[in-house]
Amino acid sequence: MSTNTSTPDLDAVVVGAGFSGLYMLRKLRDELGMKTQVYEAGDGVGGTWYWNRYPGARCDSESYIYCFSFDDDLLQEWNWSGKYPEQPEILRYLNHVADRFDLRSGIQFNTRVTAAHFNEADNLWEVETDQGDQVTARYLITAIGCISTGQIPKIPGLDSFAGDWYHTGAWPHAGVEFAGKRVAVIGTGSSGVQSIPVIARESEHLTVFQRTPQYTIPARHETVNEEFLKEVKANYDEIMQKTKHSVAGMPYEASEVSALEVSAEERLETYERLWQKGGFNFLFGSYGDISIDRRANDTAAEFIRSKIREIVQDPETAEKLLPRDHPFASKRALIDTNYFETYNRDNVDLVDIRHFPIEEITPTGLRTADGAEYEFDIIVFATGYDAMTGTFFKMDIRGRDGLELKEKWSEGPKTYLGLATVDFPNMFMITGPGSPSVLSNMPVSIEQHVEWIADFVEYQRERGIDVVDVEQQAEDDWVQHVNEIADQTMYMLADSWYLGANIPGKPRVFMPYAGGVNVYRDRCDQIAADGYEGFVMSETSEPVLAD
Ligand code: N01
Repeated sequence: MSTNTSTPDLDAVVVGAGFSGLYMLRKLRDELGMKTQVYEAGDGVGGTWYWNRYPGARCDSESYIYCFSFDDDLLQEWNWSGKYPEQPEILRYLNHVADRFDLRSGIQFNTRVTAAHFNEADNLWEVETDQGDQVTARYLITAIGCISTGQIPKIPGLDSFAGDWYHTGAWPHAGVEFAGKRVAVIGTGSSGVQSIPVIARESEHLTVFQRTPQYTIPARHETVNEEFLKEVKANYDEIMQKTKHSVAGMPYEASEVSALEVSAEERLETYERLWQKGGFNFLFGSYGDISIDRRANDTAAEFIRSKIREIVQDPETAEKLLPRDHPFASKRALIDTNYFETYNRDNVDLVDIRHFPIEEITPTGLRTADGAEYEFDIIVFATGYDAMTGTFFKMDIRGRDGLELKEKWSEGPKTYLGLATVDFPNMFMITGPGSPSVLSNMPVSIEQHVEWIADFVEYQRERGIDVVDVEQQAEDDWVQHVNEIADQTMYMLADSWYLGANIPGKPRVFMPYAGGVNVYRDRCDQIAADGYEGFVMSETSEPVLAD
């Protein structure tokens, strides 16, 4: 099939300059020689790690695997200081990457993409920004992160609050002075669990408002072990291969033993050993059926509850902290540093708001539905994100016939592989909904997507293909597959942001792909090897010859 095309201003627009946007720029501009423009809302690179500067912000993938693997020298020259990298260090790393590969010259900062419309007359994307840019591009590539649109609950009265308030995902660059202050933290997800112990240490008094108690495993954070790092560097190839072909993008040995086929004593010994070791080993390295069998899951859940009772000295507080209404790891699995221990401090209170939610923010603090009033100088919203789709919907993205992405996804996101969606030609999503993304160590999934997209774009250019779209059947089959896999997991048994359950009115649809990074990668590779099965392609222009 032949189509009309005209020459665009750019070959590609990339939205966002976090891990994804940086690597996409390098691939398209420096390896494929394409005219590429990245637009970034912040005044620096880093994405998530640019915005999330709350106290205690740290990644819970281990530092040696939370990085790019595409450049051997980069892997060898960068030295992480801690077992789990802290936000300032990850941001330094991403700035280093930007400088090392001269990426800043391809990024326009302080610029938010507001609209992207596909013009079918010339098969180009027309992109607009809040700085008045209007450009046309052959490709639109979203590198917008999965968890980048913060959610502040619509509680009446916030405007009247006389103190200061912050969302963890939009933290002031200058930091927040907590000394001598009475502070509220609302929310006990990853951001709450990380920030609560630090804010407790810094503030005069901290009150935590908890709607759902959490399972969390000690991270056992420590400074990086030099011997270990040496060994990692000597074996990076092998380690990175292992991450790429693992379930979650982490090189841990996954257990295939069932929690139900060993004795209670052996199980306890395993859980205790992995609890002491810390981190996600507890989840991946203990028993293979924890994520798929409720009875197996219950054994891990009960172990964690026993630990909470052991750590938290006040039995009433311990009781409030016990997670009972959802299986372990059915919400995002958490690791922590002194989270439960923090509730033993004299300056920390826990308020259970499951039955008596926050009814109003008042000028001096807040009031819960049972009439209790609390006074604060600072309120911290650790209340999460309109994840996976929220940032897409902040832009006016329209495909064929003016179809709005928001309208197309009104019943939940529909994609092929989480990479593309029918009727939005030449648009690719890095870690879009329907891909492993948030269920994995993100840089591993990001690199896989960036490389797959770049290979596909190169394939098109070599053949003079100007327009690619997804076949409806391919998308329908993928959406069904994503749902079928999710239905076999514990994820369906919790009200989580994976399911959009944290946003009032959002369709309850499981958004990431739970089949595993390894299985997913094989599928994507096979599709590419089969000539990009599931895509419809139209040729118009002269092939671009490879160097
Ligand atoms: O957000 P969350 P997050 N009234 O949605 C509560 C990644 N991340 O920013 O559970 C009262 O997990 C809500 O309660 P409930 C990671 O993927 C990674 O913490 O819905 N409470 C919950 O307790 C993570 O999963 C890292 O009942 C309200 C909390 O707020 C994702 O980002 C660090 C409420 C929100 O938890 C999001 O994490 C940080 C309301 N109206 C984040 N609305 C690391 O790598 C919500 N809540 C370590």
